[in-house]
Amino acid sequence: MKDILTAPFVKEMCDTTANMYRLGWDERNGGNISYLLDENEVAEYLDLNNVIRTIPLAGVNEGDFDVSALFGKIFIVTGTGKYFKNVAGDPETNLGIIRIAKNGVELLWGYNDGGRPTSELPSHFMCHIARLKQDSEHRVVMHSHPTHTLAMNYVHELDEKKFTHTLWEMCTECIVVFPDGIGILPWMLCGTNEIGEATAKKMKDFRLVIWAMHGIYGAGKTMDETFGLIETVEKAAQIYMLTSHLPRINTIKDEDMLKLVELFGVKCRKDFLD
Ligand code: 2HA
Ligand code: ZN
Repeated sequence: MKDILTAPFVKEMCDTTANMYRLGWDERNGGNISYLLDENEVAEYLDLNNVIRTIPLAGVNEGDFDVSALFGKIFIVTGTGKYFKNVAGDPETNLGIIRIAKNGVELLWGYNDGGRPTSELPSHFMCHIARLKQDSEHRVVMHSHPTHTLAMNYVHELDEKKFTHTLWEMCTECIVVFPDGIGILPWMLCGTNEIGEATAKKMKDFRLVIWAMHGIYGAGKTMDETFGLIETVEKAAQIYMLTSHLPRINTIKDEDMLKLVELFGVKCRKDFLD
């Protein structure tokens, strides 16, 4: 059996959480990541018959959402109440590897101080179910509190078309990186099944969903892709926050965006253009 601390997926979780902390997006216990793993890959590091303990489904309303689509699937997930800044230094306490079962989640590794998966597990699982329906290669759900994206929530209309369009105008590559745009939920109570259901519903159309005045959810095939989505939104939001109080002299025009879409061969939300 190989050493789990050398597993690429553990390293990716450590590197990504450290990076997000470094960028100031994940203060205190802010943010959470769940990453669907390949069972055969995990089996190189862990005895899959060895269940350390079974944890009832986390969240405020325990267990009353349907996760049957994920039965048997294995995820590595950040722990509830854990700080991103501490993950790389002590992955076995701050992360857990769990398998979804009928009576809860089976802990295969981690949370070694008696911990549990993120309180946002309902949202994560519902998003995984929604994204897997759209894309069988989907793997990662990431939640974070990126500073400028949040700041922009307070000063920009929270209309999906207008918000997406403003971001597309801020960096040339935005429309190529997130051509499907950004879904937006109004402020809602986090940690609940309700916000999970609402997020998953948005994830049918979007890989990025803003939780107004809270943060953002991203979904993707790989850790890099998912991080890159959020990073690109945050960069655009930063440019917006640096410029929105100044007279606007230049902008990227819709006709230029269409040229980019054509060059990179992506399909964009045409109804989000003016
Ligand atoms: O896990 O970010 O939304 C802490 C949070 C909750
Ligand atoms: Zn949050």
